[in-house]
Amino acid sequence: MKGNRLLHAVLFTFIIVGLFGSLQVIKDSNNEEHTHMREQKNQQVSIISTSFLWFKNIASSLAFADWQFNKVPVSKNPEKPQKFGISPNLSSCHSSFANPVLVSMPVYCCPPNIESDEQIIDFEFPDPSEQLRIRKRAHMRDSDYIAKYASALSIMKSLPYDDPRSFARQADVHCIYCTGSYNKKHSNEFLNVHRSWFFFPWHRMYIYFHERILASLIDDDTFSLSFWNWDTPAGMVMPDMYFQEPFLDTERSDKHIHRPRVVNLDYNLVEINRTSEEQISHNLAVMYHQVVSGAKKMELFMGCIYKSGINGSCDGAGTVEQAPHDSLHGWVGKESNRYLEHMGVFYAAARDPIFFAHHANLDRIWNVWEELRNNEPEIVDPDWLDSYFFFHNEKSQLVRIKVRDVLNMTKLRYGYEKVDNLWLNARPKPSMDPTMARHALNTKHNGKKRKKKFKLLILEFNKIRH
Ligand SMILES: [Cu+2]
Repeated sequence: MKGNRLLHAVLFTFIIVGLFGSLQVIKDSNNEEHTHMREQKNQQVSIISTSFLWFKNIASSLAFADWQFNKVPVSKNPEKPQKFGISPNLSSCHSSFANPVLVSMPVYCCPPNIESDEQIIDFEFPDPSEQLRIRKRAHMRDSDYIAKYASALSIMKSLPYDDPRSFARQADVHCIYCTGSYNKKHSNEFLNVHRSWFFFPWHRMYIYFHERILASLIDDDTFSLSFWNWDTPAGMVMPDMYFQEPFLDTERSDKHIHRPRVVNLDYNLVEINRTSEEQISHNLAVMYHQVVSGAKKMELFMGCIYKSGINGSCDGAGTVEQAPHDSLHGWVGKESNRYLEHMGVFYAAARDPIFFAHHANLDRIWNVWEELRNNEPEIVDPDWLDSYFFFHNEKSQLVRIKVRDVLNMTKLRYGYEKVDNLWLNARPKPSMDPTMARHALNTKHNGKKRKKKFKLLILEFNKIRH
């Protein structure tokens, strides 16, 4: 028993010294030189605090089963126990990895002040009489709109890092939730909103608050984000407005974003030489597969079921999250950067303003998929519906918002302009007449009977892949 106490004391001293050291370095970093300088310092901080975090986690799992929960600062706003779903432990923000899947470079993107000390308010729907904000195609926006958005974004970029509405803080919210900076509540596991059924609702919340912050900065209730309509031929190059300040980002691919290069919606870091026409029809076929033929079941589209509890985590992105989501992130990111920063890696992706147009289109496509299913609720599991996350609103208040709150865009007072989804008709045609194909397959397999459906699926699959 005595030996145990001594071990506890030694471990505790190590942790305190380590954390104190980390805090000192953080304190030293100057808020104003936030962007690159801060990043360099953060990386040093991260390396230090990551090793201590690792040490703390090992220590806690070996010796003190619930050490971490006893030692985290006590919230001024204790929350009611949660029956269903998952949520972040706001007291647990720690360094994480640039890309949690690859367990790569350590990064640190936590807020300057611990968020559990802030007053938390529950989400409330906007007034139903509020004018609907209609998000429109970025490549069709006129100069008046671009000027408005430019002034909102410039103000956002000029806010100090202390201000949760600042562009740098907004970008770091993505970093926090997508690299595992928070632990899940009542758990030592890192929370990550990608590669699971939280992908769509979390990003909807994120851009919802982002849009309303931009609107409030120019005092324009009608302001809406735009979507990068990369699934329609005219939108398959980066929209013009993103080549000018403040939408410009220097950390973008040297090869891809310049015209007339058409995006490759299933780019996987390998360059494929296609003419523009070939690329466009390939892209439409990719869309058809990812949203229609390959996404008929909920989990195929939404991603795997991620629940609370020891075995709750999962790692399985839905069709659209894999492509065009992941693939376009990689396509836009700068190839000479180690992790394809900005767009090509979780921790840095939202530093590029095109991120918000990319995700607005993904959000729109979620809605198109729902319409294809006659708007039947995709998931009724309370573990999904009652999971909640935290975002700062336009008044800098910290808001707790549940997945169930973001399933109806109209209630959130926004929508999308109606566009033609050409790919809905891009069902691949069999490369030979189906009767001939059946005959060929039967002959090939020595007359073995195979189900008709299976044969047609093969044809469809081959057409999409090649
Ligand atoms: Cu993304």
